[in-house]
Amino acid sequence: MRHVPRVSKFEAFQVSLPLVRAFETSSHRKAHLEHILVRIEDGDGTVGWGEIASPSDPYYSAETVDDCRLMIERYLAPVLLEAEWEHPSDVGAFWARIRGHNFAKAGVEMACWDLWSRSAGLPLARALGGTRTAIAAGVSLGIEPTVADLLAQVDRYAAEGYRRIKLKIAPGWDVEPVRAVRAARPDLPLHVDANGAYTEDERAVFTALDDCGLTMIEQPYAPGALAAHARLQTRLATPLCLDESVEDLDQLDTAITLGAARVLNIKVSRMGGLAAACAAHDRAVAVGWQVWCGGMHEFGVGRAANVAIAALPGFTLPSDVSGSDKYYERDVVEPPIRAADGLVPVPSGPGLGHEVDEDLVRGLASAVLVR
Ligand code: OSB
Ligand code: MG
Repeated sequence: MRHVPRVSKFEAFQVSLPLVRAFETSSHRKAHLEHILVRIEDGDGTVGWGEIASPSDPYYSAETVDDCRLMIERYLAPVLLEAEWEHPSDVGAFWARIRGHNFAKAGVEMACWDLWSRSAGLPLARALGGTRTAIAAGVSLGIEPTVADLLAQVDRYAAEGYRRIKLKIAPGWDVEPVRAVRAARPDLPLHVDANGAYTEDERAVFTALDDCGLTMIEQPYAPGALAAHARLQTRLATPLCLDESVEDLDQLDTAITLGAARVLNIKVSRMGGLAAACAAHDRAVAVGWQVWCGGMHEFGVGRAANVAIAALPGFTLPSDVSGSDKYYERDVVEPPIRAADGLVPVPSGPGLGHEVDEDLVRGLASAVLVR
């Protein structure tokens, strides 16, 4: 039998979409986002799509959209175009020896999962082991100019039915806005995300937040500060949640051993792919951590993959996977992803379950790669 590489054509499109509203975190403010959409095709003409949701600046991760473009051009596309594989869970091994670059790897691996599950006629959620028919959605709210502006955003998304609200915090925007939201909404499931903006010297902020009834405090300290997270966790009743600290299973093991948190935000991009994200889910759930699906303001392709993985049984807390209308006027997929009463349905069609508007993607692309 003659073996041929599974993928015969590889294309990538760098696309910028304007945000309906600027988003501010502890590190920066954004008005539009630029991601890379990956399109692969096999010899039968089956197509798979993936999204590289890397930001254009290195504040969340060191890996920028420009790094990702070079990575796929020089390494990932050539490797995939030579590779023989049966199942997408085997794909990560082809670039396991390439260090880092998890966002780029995740986008290309996602396209393989979409292609495979489309050929198998399976919804991606089922291919991953997902059991839910809908996922619980929350929203992530950025830093606002005033507390009144923040309360207006909270009102808006609570009225839309979202199941919990997460507030970005940063030094100078923490205890006061959080107490104001809690006072206005005593029963709202609420948590905060510091994106690593604090040091251990500032732990008084977290002891003050400990009686605000928060579901969790996400990434208070820098990504490498696992021991400091563990010390903070012993002082707080509120569970800590890790995001930036966990980019692979070894880091997750260390965090578990140290007791650095009790909750894990699982992002497909940060973990380097759907297979790694599923493995992180299994390991965290096995030791009694709660997990939920985080996001990187994905366009429709990456957002659909988030919906699929959030259908796994261990994702018991509401996700950051809101409807794409929270961020974008027009999404790149049909139908767009929408939440109703705080639930996003898990598609029953094959693959990602949403069709990419190819004309739109080709028309918007500022840089294109074809192999
Ligand atoms: O820390 O979870 C984060 C967006 C960009 C970078 C980091 C984070 C986020 C979000 C947004 O919180 C989640 C989303 O709605 O996609
Ligand atoms: Mg976070």
